[in-house]
Amino acid sequence: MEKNTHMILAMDVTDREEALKIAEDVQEFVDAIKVGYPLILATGLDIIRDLAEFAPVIADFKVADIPNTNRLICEQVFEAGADAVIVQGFTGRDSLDACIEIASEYGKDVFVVSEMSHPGGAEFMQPIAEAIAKMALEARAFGLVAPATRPERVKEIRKIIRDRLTIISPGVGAQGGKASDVIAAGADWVIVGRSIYKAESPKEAAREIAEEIQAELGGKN
Ligand code: O7E
Repeated sequence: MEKNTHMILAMDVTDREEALKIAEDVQEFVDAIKVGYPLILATGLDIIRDLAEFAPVIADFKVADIPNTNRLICEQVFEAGADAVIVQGFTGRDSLDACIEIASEYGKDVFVVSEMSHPGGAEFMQPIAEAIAKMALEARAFGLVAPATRPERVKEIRKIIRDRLTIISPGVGAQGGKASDVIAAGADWVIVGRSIYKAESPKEAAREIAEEIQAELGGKN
C-alpha cells in the first residue's frame, strides 16, 4: 500500500451508487478504502472489485475464528479482489498465522487489531494490546490497528513494533480523535469514515484532513 496521503476512507455507507460516487470524489485524497460488513452485507462482495478501480481495498472483516475457518475466509476475501484483510489478534498465534499464510500466497497484507478505539475498547482489549502487538511483530503481519482516540496508546504500540510494522488508526473525527495528533504519535495512516462520507462535500472534507496531515508531516513523508 502506498503512503502518500496517509489517509484511509472507511466506506460504511450501505448504497452501492453512493459508495462509488464518494470513492470517485475522494480518490485523490486517500491511499486506500476500507470496506466492512455494512457495505458488503448491503451490496454484495462484488463491491470490493468495483471500489478497487479507485483505490486499494482493505476488507475489514475483523476475522476471529479457528485457523481453518480463518484460512477459508481470507481466501474468499483475496479472491474477491481485496488488497488487505483486517483480523483480530485475541484469537491467538495459530489463527493469525493462518491468515498470514493465505495473504502471502496471494501477495496481500494482514492488519491485526490490537486495541479498539471506542470506550469499551479499553475494557478487555487494552490490557492485552501490547501482547498482541508483539505477536503481530513475530508473525510478520503487515500492520496493526491502534486507536486514534488514544494517541498515547499509538505511541506505546509504536515503541513495541518500532518501524517494522505499520499502524492504521481509526477514530478520527466522529469519535473525537484528531488526524494530526495520531500521525504525530506514530500512525502511518488514519482511518476516517463519517467525517468524510456524511459531509456535505466528502471531497472537501477529505481535502481538509489530508491538508492537516501534510501540515503535520511538513514534507517528511
Ligand atoms: O468513526 P468513523 O465513522 O470515522 O469510522 C471508523 C471506522 O473504523 C469504522 O469502519 C469502524 O468500524 C472502524 N474501527 C473503529 O472505529 N475502531 C476500531 O478500533 C477499529 C475499527 C476498524 O476498522 O478496525 C479495523 C481498522
